[in-house]
Amino acid sequence: MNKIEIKGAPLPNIPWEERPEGYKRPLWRYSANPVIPRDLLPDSNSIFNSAVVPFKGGFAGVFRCDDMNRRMALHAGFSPDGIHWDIKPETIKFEGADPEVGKWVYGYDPRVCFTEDRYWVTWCNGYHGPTIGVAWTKDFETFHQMENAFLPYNRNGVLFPRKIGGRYAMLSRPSDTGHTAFGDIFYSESPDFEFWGHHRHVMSPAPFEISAWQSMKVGAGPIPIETSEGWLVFHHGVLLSCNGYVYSFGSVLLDLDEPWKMIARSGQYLISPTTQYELVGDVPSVAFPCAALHDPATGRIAIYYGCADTVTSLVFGYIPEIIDFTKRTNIL
Ligand code: BMA
Repeated sequence: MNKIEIKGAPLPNIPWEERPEGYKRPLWRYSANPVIPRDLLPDSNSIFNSAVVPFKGGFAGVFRCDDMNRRMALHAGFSPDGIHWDIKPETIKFEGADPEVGKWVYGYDPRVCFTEDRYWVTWCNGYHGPTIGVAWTKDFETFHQMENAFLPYNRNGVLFPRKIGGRYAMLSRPSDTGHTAFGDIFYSESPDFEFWGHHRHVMSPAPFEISAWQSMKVGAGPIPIETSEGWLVFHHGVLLSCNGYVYSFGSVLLDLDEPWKMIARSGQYLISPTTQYELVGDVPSVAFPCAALHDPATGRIAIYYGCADTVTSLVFGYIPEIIDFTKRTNIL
C-alpha cells in the first residue's frame, strides 16, 4: 500500500490515549469522557458542539455554551493540553459588522479554521432564521464579524483550510427554521470571505436501505483534512427512529481539486450514540462532531464532538485507518 500523505502543521502534543487492547473499530473514546462537563461555567446549562484549534503551543477554541435561560451563545476558551479548558464566562462580542447583521440574536455550532494568517469562525447565526455567520480572529480575544455567508436558512458552514482553484471554499447545509427533516451538503466559493457563489451539490442523505444512520439529513463536521487520497471530511448523519432523531457520524473523501465530487463515503458510522453521555442529556442520542486536531507525522487524529446536546467528548484514531475504513465500507 502506498503511504498516505497528510497535510497540516506538526502537532506532537495532540491530546492522545492509546487504543484499548483488543479494540477493533477505527475510532475509540477517551476513557475520561466527557472532557467538558455541562456546568464548567457557573451559568451554563450545557457546553457542546464546539470547535478547537492549536494555538500558541497550546489550544484555543470557540464553544457553544447554552446558558440557564437556554440562550445559545459562543464563548472563547483556552487550554494547555486540549483536555482541561478555561472557558471565558462572558460571551464573544463580535465587532465591526454592519449593525443589521451584527445585532446578536443567537449563535451555535461553531467551527474554527486557520488559513493564511488568521482563524476564521463560522457558526449558525440568527438572522431571520438560522444562517452562516463569519468572523475572524488572531488572538481569540477580539473577533471581527463579516457579512453572513448565505441567505437563511442554512447551518453547518465548514471552511476548507486553503484556497481551492484560487478561491476560499465552504461546505454548508441549507435547512429550515426548525428541526429540518431534510438536508444535503453543498459547496460554495468566495474570493474574499464575503461574497459566496458557484454553488455545487456535494451529497444527499443515503437511501434508508443502504445506510440508515445517514438517511434523513447530513451535515459537515470538522474542517476537512487534506490527504493524498482526497479531502477527509467527517459528517453527521441523522436517522429518524420511532423515538426521534439519532445523530451519528461517518466519513467521506472528496476530490482535492473539485471537492463537490465524492471519492468514497462510509456506509458504516464511525461513532453512533452508545455510551451514557451520548444517549442521555438534553437531546438524547446525539454525537455531533465540530472539530478535529491531527498530527501529520503520526497520522493521529482527535475529534471533538457534542454529546446529547449537553457535554463535549473526544475520540481518537489514525487517519490512514479512517481512510481505509471509508473505502472499505464505501456506498458510492
Ligand atoms: C441540530 C442542531 C445541533 C443539535 C442537533 C441535535 O439541528 O441544532 O445543534 O446538536 O440538532 O439536537
